[in-house]
Amino acid sequence: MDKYGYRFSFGPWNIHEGADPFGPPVRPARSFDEKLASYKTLGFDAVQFHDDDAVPGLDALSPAQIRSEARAMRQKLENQGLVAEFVAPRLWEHPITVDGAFTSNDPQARAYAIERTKRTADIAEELGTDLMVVWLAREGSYLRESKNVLDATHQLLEAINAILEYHPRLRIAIEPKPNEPMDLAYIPTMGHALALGFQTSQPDRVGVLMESAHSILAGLDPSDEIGFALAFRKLWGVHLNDQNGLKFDEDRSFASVDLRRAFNQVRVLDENRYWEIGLVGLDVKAMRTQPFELATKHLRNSLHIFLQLVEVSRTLDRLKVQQLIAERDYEELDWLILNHLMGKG
Ligand code: 3MF
Ligand code: MG
Repeated sequence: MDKYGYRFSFGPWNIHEGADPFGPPVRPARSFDEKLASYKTLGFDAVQFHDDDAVPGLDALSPAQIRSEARAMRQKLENQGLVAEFVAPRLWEHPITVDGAFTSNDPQARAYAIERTKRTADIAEELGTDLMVVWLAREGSYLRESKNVLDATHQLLEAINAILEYHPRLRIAIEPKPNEPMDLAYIPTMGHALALGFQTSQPDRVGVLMESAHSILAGLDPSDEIGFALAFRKLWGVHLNDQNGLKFDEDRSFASVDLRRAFNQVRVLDENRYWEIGLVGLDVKAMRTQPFELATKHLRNSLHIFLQLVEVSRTLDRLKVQQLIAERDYEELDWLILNHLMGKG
């Protein structure tokens, strides 16, 4: 924990081999244990998991075997002084989910997705976390006419209800994203995710996770997406990163593209005492060009810039801001913010 009370997390996929759709890995893989060993050194307290990060090959294991492997993983975490922040079902890699998971046209795929997510809930329980993050990777369409959006919406609701019923204490945070891998996703924004959650059988147990790059890809401002969810006490996680415009999901280091946009995310989180609500999760990738031994600097950069922006937010002259708002002198307020961001004035 840092001096402000924030705790930080990332997922093992954030230390990666640099492959992209056009080229092979450019760095050797680090073993899971090596990755785990780097958390504390880098200043992190918690691990974000996909179900198969915690229990590799779980589709071939029985529920009892899955639980026992998850318990062994919890021991590994404890040995490093780490905790699990959340577990997310990886529903987008099995051949049966080629056209979607919860919303596939194939009933077998839908059944697989719900069963797999129940195993994810078991893993979360064994790892000692009550939080599941659901990124709806393949719930959307490549071709509008191939699916029925009303059916899909009800299928998503039924799937979430089934998981809520299966596990009585689990909280589910939906992570919206507008596209990639699908052309058009069914749950593209915070508003969609919150609406879905409010409509479930147990709305108190469904919230959201906001990823900066996903908001930007939807043409929205991440700090407003954060604030909208906070207003309903539904922001249960964040994936801070950055994104250079409307293109593929870049997962750039936090603040590396737009410092002011990052400042506003930190400002809204900090003004609302987010350190008491959730962890500061990152979802960042090192550039493909980064040599193997230097491929964790994106994590260092993101964490430290976050903390520096907390300081920047707390040292902002709030009285002056109030005065300029009262005078409706937003040009002067703009000037104040820009100078403050540059360490002047
Ligand atoms: C995709 C993502 C994912 C999710 C992760 C946990 C690989 O754009 O952001 O990261 O965050 O699956 O839900
Ligand atoms: Mg993410």
